[in-house]
Amino acid sequence: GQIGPSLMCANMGELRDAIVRLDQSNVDFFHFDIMDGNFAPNFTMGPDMIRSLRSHSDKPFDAHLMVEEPERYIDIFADAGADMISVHAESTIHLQRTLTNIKNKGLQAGVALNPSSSLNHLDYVWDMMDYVVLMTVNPGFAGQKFIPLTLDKISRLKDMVHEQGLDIQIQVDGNISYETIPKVLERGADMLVCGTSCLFKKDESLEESTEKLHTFLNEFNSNRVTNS
Ligand code: S6P
Ligand code: MG
Repeated sequence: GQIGPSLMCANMGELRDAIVRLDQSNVDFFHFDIMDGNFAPNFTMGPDMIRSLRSHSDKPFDAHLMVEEPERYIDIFADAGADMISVHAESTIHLQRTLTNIKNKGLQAGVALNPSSSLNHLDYVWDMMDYVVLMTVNPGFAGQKFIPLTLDKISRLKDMVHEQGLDIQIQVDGNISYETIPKVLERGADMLVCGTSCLFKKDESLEESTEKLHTFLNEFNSNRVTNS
């Protein structure tokens, strides 16, 4: 599993420090949560934040747009420096067109689904996606409880991707913790969005948390190899 810190969980006054230290701690990508107070009941980050942090890491910047009409903001986020953009199927009427626009900008395109949304949303855009974001909590806040029924959704999506021989990554987002990581990885998750549940902890430095996470994932992977 790839590690992607969810930067809305960092101390906003020390974002540059956080990104530099996480970059040096070998995380795989950075996850930016964008909310409009409408699609998701909160406000978080925006394109200017992405722009001002861009020079501090060469790792992929992943913008998760939890906004109404995300199609209006693709250019803004692409120009700010995002490498990957995910839009929610629930808020995007012309999903195929929006994904086309993201890919035409040279970025990786993702479709995000709320916990209660069906995988059927993906039926006619399989060829346009680089990744799918399966929300394992409802959009809006850090520190929420994991929704168990989403586990089956990961398995089913993995099967669908596999059956069609596609190269689509499965990103899971919401309460990714030492308890849930083995469960999501066993079912086929590829990218882990890491927030307050495993990375941004009060009593641990970012270096300690990432180190622990790397060790845990390495052990999990080696057990998986020996067991199969
Ligand atoms: C939720 C957002 C997420 C959270 C992340 C928090 O609306 O899309 O990316 O920031 O899931 O992680 P945690 O471990 O605090 O639930
Ligand atoms: Mg997110």
